Amino acid sequence: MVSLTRHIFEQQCLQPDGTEEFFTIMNRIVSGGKRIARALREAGLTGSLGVTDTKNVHGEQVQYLDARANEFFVEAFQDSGIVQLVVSEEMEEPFPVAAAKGAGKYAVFFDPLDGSSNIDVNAPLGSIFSIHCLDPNGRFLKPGCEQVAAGYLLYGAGTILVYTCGAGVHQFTLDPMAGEFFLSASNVQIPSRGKTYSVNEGNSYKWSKDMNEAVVYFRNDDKATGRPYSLRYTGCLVADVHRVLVKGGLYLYPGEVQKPEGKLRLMYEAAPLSFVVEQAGGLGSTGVERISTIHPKTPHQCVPLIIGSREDVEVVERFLSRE
Ligand code: AHM
Ligand code: MG
Repeated sequence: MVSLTRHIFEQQCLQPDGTEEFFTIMNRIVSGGKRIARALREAGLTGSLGVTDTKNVHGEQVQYLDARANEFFVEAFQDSGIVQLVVSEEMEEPFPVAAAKGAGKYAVFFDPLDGSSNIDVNAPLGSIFSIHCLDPNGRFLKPGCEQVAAGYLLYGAGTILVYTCGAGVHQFTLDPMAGEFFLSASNVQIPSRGKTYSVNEGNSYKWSKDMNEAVVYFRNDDKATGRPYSLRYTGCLVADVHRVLVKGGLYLYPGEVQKPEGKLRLMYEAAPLSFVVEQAGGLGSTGVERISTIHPKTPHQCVPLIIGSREDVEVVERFLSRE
């Protein structure tokens, strides 16, 4: 059995400067993730379900466990000496975690608890992370193709961690007795097409005609191309993208006519998941451009997301690029 600790120790040698910093950052993400997994398991007994009286930068009501998950990750990086900034869905401004101003050369981006509407119903939840190296001039908003590493934890029937640092995609499963993650799949490859599509179809009245027609394509009956696809949607991006990673297919959160940027966040949702999926042979797209090449303007910027099996994503891109 290969432990995650050993795996990231070996992967650090593949980093351009081969430093221990990657090892330290990943270990701190893992420790934050384990605390979240435990808090979720015990939530029904510890009175930690329900909402706080604050809203986050996206105008969403913050739940107690959103706030706890955010604290766990911030605490994991406090005074690490390596990470300068933590950027999170739950904090309006980038949060400086270095002991001295400007110390540390990394920025870590988080969605601490993805799929928050699932908290009170014991349905799957996730955490998403993305690691960037700051420029010498302190610039931390960089395109996805410059990520050092990215991945997610999925708190489902079991807790798993999936990550890439640009050398394939690897999956680990938490052994709750040992308190350690062990390798459960290495060099994961996404099928070139799948059998399911994943989207909140209740929003279809807000989409463009082309977007509606793209989704109808997957519902249509055509045995030769394996259609119709089945619909699967958990309300947790991590869970839906993980299904797609393992079995193929696509996940969509499209832009809307009145809100072309859509709902999902570039830096801590779309870009890290696209890095993982593309390392596994899939595609992450807005429908008209690759997620990995977008130059971010703000930490909480939103983008449409169409992600999954290469051929399935390309079908949607063709619908959206019609004249
Ligand atoms: P969150 O990070 O605040 O939970 O929001 C992101 C979530 C995704 O996990 C999920 O796919 C999507 O938002 C669900 O949104 P909707 O309820 O509009 O379908
Ligand atoms: Mg999210």
